[in-house]
Amino acid sequence: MILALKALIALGALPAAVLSLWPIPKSINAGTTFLTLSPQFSIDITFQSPPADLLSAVETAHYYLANDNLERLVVGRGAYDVQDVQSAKALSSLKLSLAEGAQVNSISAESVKAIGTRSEDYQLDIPADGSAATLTANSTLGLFRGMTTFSQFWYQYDDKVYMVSAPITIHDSPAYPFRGFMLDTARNYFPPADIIRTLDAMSWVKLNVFHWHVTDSQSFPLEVGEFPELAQKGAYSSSAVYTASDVQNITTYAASIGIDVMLEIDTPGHTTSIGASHPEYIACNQASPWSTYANEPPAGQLRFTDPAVVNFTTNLFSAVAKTLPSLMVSTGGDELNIQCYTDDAQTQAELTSSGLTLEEALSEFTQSTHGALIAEGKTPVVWEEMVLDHNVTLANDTIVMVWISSADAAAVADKGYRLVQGPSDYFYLDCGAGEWIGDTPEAMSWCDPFKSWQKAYTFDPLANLTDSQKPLVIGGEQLLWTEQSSPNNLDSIVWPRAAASAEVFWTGATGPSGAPLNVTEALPRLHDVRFRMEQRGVKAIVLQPLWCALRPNACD
Ligand code: CP6
Repeated sequence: MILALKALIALGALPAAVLSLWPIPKSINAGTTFLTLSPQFSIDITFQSPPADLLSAVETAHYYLANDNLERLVVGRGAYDVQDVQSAKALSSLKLSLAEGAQVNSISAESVKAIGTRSEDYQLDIPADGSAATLTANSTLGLFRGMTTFSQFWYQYDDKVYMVSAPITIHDSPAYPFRGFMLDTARNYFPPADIIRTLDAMSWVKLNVFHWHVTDSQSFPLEVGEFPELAQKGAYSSSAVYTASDVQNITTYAASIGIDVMLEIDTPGHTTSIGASHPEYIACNQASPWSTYANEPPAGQLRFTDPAVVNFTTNLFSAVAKTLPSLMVSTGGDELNIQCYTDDAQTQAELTSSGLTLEEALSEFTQSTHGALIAEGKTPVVWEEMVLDHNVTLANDTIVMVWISSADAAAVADKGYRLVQGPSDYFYLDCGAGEWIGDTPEAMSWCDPFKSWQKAYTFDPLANLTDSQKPLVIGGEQLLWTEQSSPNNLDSIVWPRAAASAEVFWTGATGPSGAPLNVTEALPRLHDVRFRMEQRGVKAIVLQPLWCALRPNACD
């Protein structure tokens, strides 16, 4: 085993220590020399006036290095010579520098810049002789990404923190600027602490957009200053509310660790909960059976043909937009049930008097709500049906989220919109408890969305797209709808599965060797991600018996 591993390394296969990085950098050169972290190890900022969030990021990196206590599972169990750990040279500093002429902005300011204008690139060098390691970037955000990589090299053995693959040279940059994770906080409520912990885990794998699907038909947990009745009546309880200060804390914390919070208030469908405070705005919420008017209970959608509803929704978006640092806000637009409007007498009367078709009225509604966002300097984001099914006219720079099928990206791109890949045939994390609508054992359709990490990992964001369509793909996201999730299973249903897409969106479908990403190569690295998450308080689930984890690739 020892000989075989050393032979592999000598032959230039991926050195074993590279196993510990996730996502794998775009370009990496690694050696086979052991280093330990000096007990006096320090991260030194070489430029003047570093921002407070960079100083906190340095503190956090120190904390992880000192507390991960992650035993490299194979050391001392056969794969490495323990002597190499004991006799390794000590690394005493990592020096952070910004490239010539780079501005010293906060990480937070860099994190919420427009898509395509953020610089997350970095270069990391760790010499084998114990002389200072260096990290260089064009922005503090790039330095943050580089520190995240740096912290993943280190393991603990016999009271020593060590790594096994110096010298290291990494040139890294993301394949896609939008690397998201979506959480639905309306089907079940998640206290801010659960969201903060999720943001931390996202940052460890370099995800950079938290798509917060905050409201839906079942509950409206968002406190909006000008519309206090929405959460007062629409939340599950007075404690299941995100107050203005919760939102502020979440968006501020996220930005400080490289994450942009894209809030979604889903409209005009998925809005029954608005009816708790404004019953006159909602159509077909009294209808029975609900299944005629919605894909899950309760039915009820905004009467977007009503000028009062247009006015209300526009003001709602305007109010919410003012509270968010992100330049992206989603107005939703998925799963609109047309039958609901066909059967709603008020909607039909309004269409008759306006002389508009339902689609034209939807276009007007959307232009008004998007206009409010644009007036606040935001870029609107919508689900794919808005452009594929309803032919709504949108601003050219609108971002469209693909969810129904990976086959739909081409059609969205053909309309000229930038798009985010989150197709349910690859990325849905749902399903902890089987069927919940229709309770026969045969009726497993609800759990069709369950997707393994391997499935997500083999997604190519550019598959089946033409050269003119490809540049419109700004990235993608993995999603958790929470009909069957709560704080109890949040970590375990998301992690480490959502790390799979994080690597696809950072590294791209092709790894540093030039070959497509490969699940067999990835599994031991994903194990390390998982173990490290557990060390840091995220209850990520195991992927194999420990027996396999102790013997990388023995269970392939
Ligand atoms: N809720 C909302 C959902 C879903 C969507 N939007 C959904 C649809 C199909 C599957 C899983 C989730 N529960 N608001 C679709 C974007 Cl398989």
